[in-house]
Amino acid sequence: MRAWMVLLLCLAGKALAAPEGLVAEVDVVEETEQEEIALKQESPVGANPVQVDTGDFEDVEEDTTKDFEAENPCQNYHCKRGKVCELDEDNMPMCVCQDPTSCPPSTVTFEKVCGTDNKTFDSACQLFATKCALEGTKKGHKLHLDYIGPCKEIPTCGDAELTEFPLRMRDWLKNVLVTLYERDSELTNLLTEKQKTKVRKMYENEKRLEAGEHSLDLLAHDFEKNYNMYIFPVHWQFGQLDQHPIDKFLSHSELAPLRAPLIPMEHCTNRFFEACDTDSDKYISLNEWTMCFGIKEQNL
Ligand SMILES: [Ca+2]
Ligand SMILES: [Ca+2]
Repeated sequence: MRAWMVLLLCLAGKALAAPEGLVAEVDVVEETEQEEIALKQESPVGANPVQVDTGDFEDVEEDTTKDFEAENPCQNYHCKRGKVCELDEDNMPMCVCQDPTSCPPSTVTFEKVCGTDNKTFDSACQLFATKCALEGTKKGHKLHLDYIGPCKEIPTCGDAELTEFPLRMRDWLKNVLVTLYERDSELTNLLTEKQKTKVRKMYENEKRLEAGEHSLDLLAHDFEKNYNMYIFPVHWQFGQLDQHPIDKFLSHSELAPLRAPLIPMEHCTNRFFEACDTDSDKYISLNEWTMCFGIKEQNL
C-alpha cells in the first residue's frame, strides 16, 4: 500500500532530473527492479511530471491539423493515436489506421498496457492501432487504455481502504509540490511564479509534515491541524489535468494521465474516482474533486 507514494515520488524525482525540462521520462521503480516507461512528452512549463504522455490516453475526435505545407505533405500532417499519414491518389495526405505490426515491440514490462477489455497489449501503440481497426463498432468505441502495465488481478477496494485513499493522496500531492519547488530553478521552471509563491509558504512552514511514512492517524490529524496547506495541492492537480478543454470538468481521458499509472499500484484508484463523480455524469467537476479530497474551498 505505502509503496505507491514512494513510486510516484520517484516518478516526480526522475522527471525533474531531466535537464531539458521539456522531456519527461517517467520511471517506475520497484523494490527489486527498475523498469522504465520510456514515454516521452513535450510538456508545458509547470507540467505535472506524473502526467505521462497525455497523448497515450486521449481519444480526441479531431483527426487532422494541417500545420503548414511541406515538401512531403505527410511531414507536418497530424493524425490521432492509432493512425498514420498516407498519401491518396492525388498526393493529398490522409490518416489511415496504423498496422499494429508496425508498432515497435515493447522492451520493458511497463510499456505494455491493459485495455478496458481486460486484454494486455504489447504497447499503447498496439492498443490504439487495434482500436482504430475496430472504428465504428461497439467494441472499438468501448476500448480504452485502462492502465499501464500488463493486465492483472486488481483486488476489490474495501470501504475502509477507500477512506484511507484521500489521506495518502493529499499528503502525496503536497510532497510532489514541495519536491518541485526544491528542484525548481530558472532553467527548469517547473512552477509558475504564482505557484512558487504559494508553495514557498508551505515549504517554509515549520509545522509541515515532512515526506515519509506516516500512520493514517497522523495524516488525518495533520490534515485537521494544517488544513490550509492541503488546499492548493488539490487545486493544482486538478488544474494540471483539466487541459482538454480547460472547463473545470475532468473527462475520463483528462483523468487518465493520473489514473493509468496509479491503478496497478493502488487498487482503490477506480473506486475512488468513480465515487468522486457524485452526480454520475461521467465528468469530475472541480466541486466534486475538492469534495472528494475533503477540501471545502471552491476558489483560490
Ligand atoms: Ca476539462
Ligand atoms: Ca460529475
